[in-house]
Amino acid sequence: MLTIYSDDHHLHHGRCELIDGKLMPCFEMPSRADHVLQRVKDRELGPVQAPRDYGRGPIERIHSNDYLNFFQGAWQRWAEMGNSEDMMPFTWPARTLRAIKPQTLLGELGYYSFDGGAPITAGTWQAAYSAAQVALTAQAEMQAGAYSAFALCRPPGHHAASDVMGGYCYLNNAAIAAQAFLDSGKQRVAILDVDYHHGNGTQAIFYERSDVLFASIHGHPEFEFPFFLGYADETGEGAGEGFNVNYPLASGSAWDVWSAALEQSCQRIDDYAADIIVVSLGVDTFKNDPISQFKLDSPDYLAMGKRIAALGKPTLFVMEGGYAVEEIGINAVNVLEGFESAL
Ligand code: Q9C
Ligand code: ZN
Repeated sequence: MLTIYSDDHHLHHGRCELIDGKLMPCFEMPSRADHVLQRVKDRELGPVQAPRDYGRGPIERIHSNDYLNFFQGAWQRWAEMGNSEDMMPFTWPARTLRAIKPQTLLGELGYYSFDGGAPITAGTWQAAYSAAQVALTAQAEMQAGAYSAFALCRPPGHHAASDVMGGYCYLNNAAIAAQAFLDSGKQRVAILDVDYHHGNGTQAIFYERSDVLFASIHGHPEFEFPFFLGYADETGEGAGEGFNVNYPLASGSAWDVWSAALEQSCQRIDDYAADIIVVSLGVDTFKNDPISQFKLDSPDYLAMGKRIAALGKPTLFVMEGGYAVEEIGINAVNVLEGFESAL
């Protein structure tokens, strides 16, 4: 399988996040992607190529211009105000407040985010922009005939909506790739989100559309981030009614429970008759993940890849979460090797 990868992800390295009242080093760190790349090479998964640059156009198909202009220019404005530390929001337009965009930088940052988990650093825009180009290049390789590809994106994307960042995510790489498939002639794309967290951004982007089926298996929002989306009764709206499927699972879920939800997701994707599958590949479902509560073990990821391969459709894997840094490469590449072993 072809892997697309850019070193630019190193340009994004947030210093800290607030967990249990303590400032901790960011779990979403550069070594994550380095470990995955090393495992791709160790296992000789296939060639590794740098992305081409498709510009901002295909990103603007998913994200609003206002949001992109803000994100692209935010660090320079912050630095011109004399700052050198990470830029983070701490006020959001929650209930009782009005979502009117303020005129100052931190106000705008609150307007364009839903949590304090997506710090903007000097290199964050370039890293996120390059991650989107990684996804777009992998998409183009498949459009040109590859049956599968691995977009080794970092930072991840599935929590980012059209004009909202959060949950370590800025640009929704999987959504950008899915839209690119549609724009190059595909009729129906299924996005299977196997990251431990609900892909709230991807769901929101496609919620009223029938040309993208979104299926997500995740920690139940009753107990898990992002808390305010991901319930089973969210089935889509308008033209999108019936094209959104959530499988919220209990804390402690292991492969027996998780694989039953995968089976249902796959049957739903079969019924949809998708032309292409995009997998939001988070491996934070792993038993030793430091911020997650599922209990998947490394061999389970081989089985996951095999089941996805049985869908019999061209498949683009897009890297999302996974914070057990030592094992992230093993688990992510196990999905890809399981997929290839079943072809
Ligand atoms: N107590 C992705 O996996 N909050 N994002 C963690 C832990 C944020 C995860 C708090 C989790 C975001 C792409
Ligand atoms: Zn996650």
